[in-house]
Amino acid sequence: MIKLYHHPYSRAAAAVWMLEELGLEEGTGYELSFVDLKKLEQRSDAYRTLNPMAKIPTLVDGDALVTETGAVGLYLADRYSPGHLAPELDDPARAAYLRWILFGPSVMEPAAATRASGWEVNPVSVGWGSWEAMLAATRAAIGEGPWLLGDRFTMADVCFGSTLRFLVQFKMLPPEPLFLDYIERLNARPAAQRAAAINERVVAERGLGG
Ligand SMILES: N[C@@H](CCC(=O)N[C@@H](CS)C(=O)NCC(=O)O)C(=O)O
Repeated sequence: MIKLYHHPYSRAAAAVWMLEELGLEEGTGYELSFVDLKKLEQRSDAYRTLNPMAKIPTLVDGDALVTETGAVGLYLADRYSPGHLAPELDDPARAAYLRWILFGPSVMEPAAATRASGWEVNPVSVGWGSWEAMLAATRAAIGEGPWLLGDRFTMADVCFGSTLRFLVQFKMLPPEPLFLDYIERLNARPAAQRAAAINERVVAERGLGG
């Protein structure tokens, strides 16, 4: 059984959505292992042997151990949904798929965090470039939609989309209609709704609300 180290108010919430998109079910296909971030359980020696960054998500699947949300998405889609949520290795669509799956954590998120923190960086030196270029590329990626690969929904939508959704929610990206419409389409997916219900259940069980 796959084990996901999880807290509902974290990037691990997106990993639950990934698992649900694969059609895996909590209890039979995967289990959640709660990491109490407030109690700093992520910094325990035991947890650091899994993820030396002391961050979640971490996913363990038999002998496979994956950290980094984008890598978790890539691993799960290749392993459990080749040709569906992950384009096959010889499918040209895989190029755009890889491009946008990596764009969220390596460009969108640091560009938004840089701006929100008021840091002055040289856009030529940093890998995430300028705020304006990131926004233009994000708009172009969503394009006509409905998904990043047109009519085809892939794990790239979960990775890119969960980052976009988080950044818009926390006002780190502007609430442009193009972004809001895409987020609405993502939120309407049954797997996204099941994942939201699971994350909310953990909030209630652990008394994290309010
Ligand atoms: N680069 C990592 C970042 C993971 C991350 O920052 N996780 C946060 C929760 S969203 C965390 O574990 N924070 C706990 C801490 O830093 O102590 C990824 O994309 O998975």
